[in-house]
Amino acid sequence: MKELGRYLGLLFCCLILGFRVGAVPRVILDTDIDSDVDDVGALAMMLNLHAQGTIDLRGIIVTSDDTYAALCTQAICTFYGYPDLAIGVNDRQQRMRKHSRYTRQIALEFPHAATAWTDFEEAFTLYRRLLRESPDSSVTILTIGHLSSLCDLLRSSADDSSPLTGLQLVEQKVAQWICMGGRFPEGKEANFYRPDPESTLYCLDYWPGRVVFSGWEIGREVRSGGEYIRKRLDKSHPVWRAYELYNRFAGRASWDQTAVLMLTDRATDFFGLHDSGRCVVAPDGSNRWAEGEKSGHAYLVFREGADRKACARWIDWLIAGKRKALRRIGSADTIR
Ligand SMILES: [Ca+2]
Repeated sequence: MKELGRYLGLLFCCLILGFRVGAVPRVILDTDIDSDVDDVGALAMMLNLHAQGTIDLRGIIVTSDDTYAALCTQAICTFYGYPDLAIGVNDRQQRMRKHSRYTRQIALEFPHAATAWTDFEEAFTLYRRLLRESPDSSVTILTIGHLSSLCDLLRSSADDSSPLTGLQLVEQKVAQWICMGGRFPEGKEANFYRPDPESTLYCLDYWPGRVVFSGWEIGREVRSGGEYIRKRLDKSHPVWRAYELYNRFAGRASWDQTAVLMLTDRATDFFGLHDSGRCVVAPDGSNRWAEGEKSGHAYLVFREGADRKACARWIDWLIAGKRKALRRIGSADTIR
C-alpha cells in the first residue's frame, strides 16, 4: 500500500512537472549567485542531483554583476568533479563589481580553470547552444535570479548556430520554466524588480510555454543552511565555506532551494500548484495573480499542513548530498 502511494505520488509529480515518463530532465540553471547564499545551496543540490542521475544538468547561466560569481560557480562545480560544466555570463550587466560575502573567497581558495569572468561564454549564446543540442521538449530552465539572460535568449535572432530565433528555440526545446520569482498572490520580489524589471515584463509577456513560479512566500518559511550543514560538510568543502562566510550557519530562507526541490519526487510532499489564472507584472517589477482561465502559469502553494521543517531537512540533506531524491516512475531508486 505504501509502495502504491509512492507510485501515485511520483505519477502526480511527473504530471504537474510536465516531464515525460522515463526521461531524465535536462536542466539549465540560471543563477545570480552573489549577494545571497541560497544560490550556493541550490547549486549544491543541483550538482548532487546531477551526480545521482536525478537530473541532467547541461549548463549554468550566471546572471550576476559580481566579478567573481562565475569563477565561484566554476570552483564549486570543479570541487564536485565537473570542471568542464558549461558556464555562461551575462556581459551586458552594468559593469562588474565585487559585492558578495563569499564569491571572491571561494574563487580564490578553490581551484578552477578560468582566470576571469571574461573567460566565459556569453549567456544567451550558451543558452542557444544548449537548446540547439537538446531533443525537442526536453529542457527545463530553472531560474533563481533575475531574468536578464533569459530575456536575451528570447530576444535573440537566428545565427550561425541555429536558424531559429530564441523564441522558436524555446518553443521547440523547452518543456517548462521553473522560476523563483514574484510574490503570490501579489507583492514585490527582488528577482522580478531588481535590477532589470524590463526583462521580467518581456519574459512573462513572450514566454510561449509553461511556467511554475516558486514565490518569495514559499522559501521564506523554509529555513536551511544551519547547524546541519556546519556539522555534515567538511570544512574544506566550498559550500561549507560559503555558508560560513555568509552568516556562520545562522540559517537562511530557502528561496532558491524550494525551486530546485521541484525537480524531485519530494516536491509533492510539500507543494501543490495554483494554476487558474496568470501572473501579471507591472513596470516596476511588482506582480499580482489574475484569477481566470488556465494560462500555462502556475505558482506553488504549501499543501495543507505541510511540514516546513521537514521541507528544510530535505533541502539540507540534498545540499549535503546525504540523501537521494527519486527522478522518475519506474526507477529502482529508493529514498534512504
Ligand atoms: Ca538567487
